[in-house]
Amino acid sequence: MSGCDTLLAELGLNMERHGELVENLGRTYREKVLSQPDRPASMAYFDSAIHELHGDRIREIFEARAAGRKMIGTFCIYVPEEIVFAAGAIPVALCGGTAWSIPYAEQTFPREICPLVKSTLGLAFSDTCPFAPLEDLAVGETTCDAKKKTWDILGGDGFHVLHLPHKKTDAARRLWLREVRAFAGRVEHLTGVRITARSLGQAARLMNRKRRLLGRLAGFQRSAAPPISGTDALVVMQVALVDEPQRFCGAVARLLEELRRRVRQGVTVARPGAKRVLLAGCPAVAGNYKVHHVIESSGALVVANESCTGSRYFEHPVDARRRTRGGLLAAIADRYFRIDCSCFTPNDERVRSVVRMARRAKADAVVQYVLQYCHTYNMEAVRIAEALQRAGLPSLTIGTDYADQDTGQIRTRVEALIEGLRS
Ligand code: BJ8
Repeated sequence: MSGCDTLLAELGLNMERHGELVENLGRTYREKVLSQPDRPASMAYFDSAIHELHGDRIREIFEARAAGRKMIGTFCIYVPEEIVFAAGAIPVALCGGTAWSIPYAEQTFPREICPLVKSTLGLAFSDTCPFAPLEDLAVGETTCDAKKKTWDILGGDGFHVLHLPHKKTDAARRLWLREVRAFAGRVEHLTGVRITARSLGQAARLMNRKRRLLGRLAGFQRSAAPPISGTDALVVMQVALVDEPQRFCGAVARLLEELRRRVRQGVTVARPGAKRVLLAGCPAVAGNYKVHHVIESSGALVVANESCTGSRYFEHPVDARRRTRGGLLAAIADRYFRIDCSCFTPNDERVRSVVRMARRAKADAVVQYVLQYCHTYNMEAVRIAEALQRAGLPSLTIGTDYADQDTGQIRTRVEALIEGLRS
C-alpha cells in the first residue's frame, strides 16, 4: 500500500472498491483528455490535480484539519466560497461525475433522477469518497427537486441547507441575503472564527482574481484560432472547484502565459475548417468529459461553455470595495444571486446570455447539454432553442447520462449538425 492508500484505509474507505473507482476514472481521463493532440504543457498541473484528488489533495486537507482548519463539502456554485475562506475553512465541491458509482445509488434510490445526483450518492454509499470522512460540514441548496430530497437523506447535524428562492424579486433577494448571513453565522460557529470585514474583503479579492483569470482563459478559448481545447478548459474549471485557490491562480497564470506564447507562434488546436460550438446547460464535473469529447473528436471545437463548470462559475465579480462586514455580505449575496441556474422562473437572463455568448464566441452552433432527468434544463432548452433560432443560430439539444452506451448516437447527431453547418 502507498502512503496515501494507508491514509485512505484509515479514513474507512472500502479500498477494493476505491481501487476500481480510481482505475475507472484514470481510464476515462486517458481516453478523453490525455489522448488529445497538441495540449499546452502547462496542463500538466491540472492533470496532476485531477489525478491527486484522491491522493495529495486528501493528504493536504487531512493535515490542514489536524492543524485546526475545517473542511466544508459543497454541491453547487451558489455556496459563497468567500465566506468559507474568510473563516479559514476549505471548500471542496463533492458532486459526482462518474458512472462507476451510480449502481450503488440505484440499489436504494430511484433510477429516475439525474446522474450527477446518483453519482454523488453512489460515491457516498459505496464508501469510496475520500472527502466524506474529512468534511466537517456539508452544504446543500434548494435548487432542483432531486437535490432537495437528497439533503433529506444525507442531512443531519453536519448538514446546512441554503434556501435559494426561485424568483429574482426584491423579496427573494432579501430572503437570499438572510440565508447568506445565516450561512456566515453557521460557518463562524463551526470554525470558532469571527468573519470580519478584513477577512471577507481578502477572500473576495482572491475569488475575484480567480474569476478574472478564468475569464481570460475563456477569452483564449473563444479566440479566432484557440490555443486550447474546450476539453482542457473544462479540466481547468473542474480543478477550480476543488483546489487550493492561491496555488490554482498561479497555475492558471502560467497556463495563460503559455497560451499567449502559443498565439504569438500561431499554435492552435483548431483543425482547418473546424466548426465552433458553444456548449450550454448542465455542469460536467470531474470524471465527466463525455459530450466535450464527442464534439471535439468529431472535428468541431468547444469555444465557450455556458455552465457551472464554465461561465456561470466565473462571471460577475463581488464588489470587494465595501468597507463593512454587512456591506461585504450584501455584495456577496448580490453576486451569487446573479447566477442564472435554470431553477429560476422566469429565467430570461439565461436565455439572453446564451444567445449573447454564442455571438461573442462567433459560434457556428450551440449544443445544449441536458443531464437525463434534469427537468429544469430540459424544459429551458426549448425556450433557448427558440431564441437561438430567432437569432439565426443552429442548435442541438443532447439529453444524456454518464454511461457510454449512447456515445455513438450522440456522435451521429453531432456529426450531422457539423455536416449541416458545412453544407
Ligand atoms: S447552479 S446547475 S451547480 S444546481 S443537473 S443536480 S440542476 S437535476 S447541478 Fe447545478 Fe447549482 Fe444549478 Fe449549477 Fe439538479 Fe439538474 Fe442534476 Fe443539477
